[in-house]
Amino acid sequence: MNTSSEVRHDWAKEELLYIYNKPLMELVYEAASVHRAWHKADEVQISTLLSIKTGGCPEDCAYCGQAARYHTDIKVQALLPTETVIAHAQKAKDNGSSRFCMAAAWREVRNNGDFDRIIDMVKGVNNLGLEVCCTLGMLSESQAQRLQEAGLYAYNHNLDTSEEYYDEIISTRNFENRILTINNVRKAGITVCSGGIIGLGESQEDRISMLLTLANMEKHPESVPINALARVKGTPLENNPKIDSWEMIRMIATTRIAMPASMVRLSAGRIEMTESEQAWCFMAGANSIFTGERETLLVTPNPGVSEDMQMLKTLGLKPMVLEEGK
Ligand code: SAM
Ligand code: DTB
Ligand code: SF4
Repeated sequence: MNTSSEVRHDWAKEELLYIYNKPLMELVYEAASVHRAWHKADEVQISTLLSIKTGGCPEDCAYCGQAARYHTDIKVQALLPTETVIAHAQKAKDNGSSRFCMAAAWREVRNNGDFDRIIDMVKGVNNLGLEVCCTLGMLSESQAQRLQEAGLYAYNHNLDTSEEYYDEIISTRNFENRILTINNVRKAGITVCSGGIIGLGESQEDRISMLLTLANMEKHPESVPINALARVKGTPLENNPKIDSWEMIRMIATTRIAMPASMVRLSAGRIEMTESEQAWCFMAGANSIFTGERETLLVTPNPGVSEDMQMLKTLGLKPMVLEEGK
């Protein structure tokens, strides 16, 4: 095991499959060793997620409660006022977050008044000294440039699943569209946040294929969120079986080994995990969680801030603090 090796971009599918299927203790030990060689293993970044525009999305992502075409209980909410968003960001900072992510249920960004408002939000959150992240759907190169100039630190655009399985989950866009947006984000000099979901009915090979696409990019995404499907009533995947936590742990460990320098985010799915199961995820190399005062991710339940802080204390972990001047 070589834990201090360089970041690699030439992974073979068989190699990652082999790692994913190692005996669990060995896999977690290896991932933990890589994690310790590259990161401060007692630090977890707390990110706050805010849905700034909710529901009514024209896309047909089979997992998503915000797609207009499914009959879910989610209430549509137009773009929030800038002051409301900034107030949430301030509160997030006061509660120990160092990253603030604004999400909109859009297919793509349009060059209109709403985008002008997003630009103001990005400037405002950046002024608070938080890492500011957005996830707004597809983006052109010039739109990415505008966001970068406003101070955007990261853009989240997930691959969601493998290229091979993509059509089973989404028909209103393709895998290539996702890659194009990620490339536009890169070209603008914004850091990339890109990962995916397990529990969509994909095979083990699909999971590895998705990781392979990320791990063989010219530059790894600086941030890789791993989500377990949050099953939303009314979506085509509402009756999918719950993901076994060991699968989440294997996925996180493999991501940590394949992309040693990246932040690995234990994202959706925590509400259905015990503290012990989450502890395994941290041991396997996860070093970030999403939390929020509303006890939701975007539209699904998530543990609350105080509960999370208590968990970190129990586990001897502490919230990551950004270096001065960031
Ligand atoms: N509309 C934009 C888009 O799709 O890129 C941004 C927001 S969208 C909610 C961001 C990501 O959240 C999706 O790409 C998907 O990976 C993840 N996500 C959405 N619904 C989810 C669910 N029910 N369970 C797990 N992850 C989910
Ligand atoms: C990501 O990968 N996970 C976060 C963030 N990116 C935007 C969102 C997960 C949403 C889960 C279900 C929901 O509440 O909508
Ligand atoms: Fe729309 Fe994003 Fe949900 Fe897909 S994941 S339906 S693009 S909000």
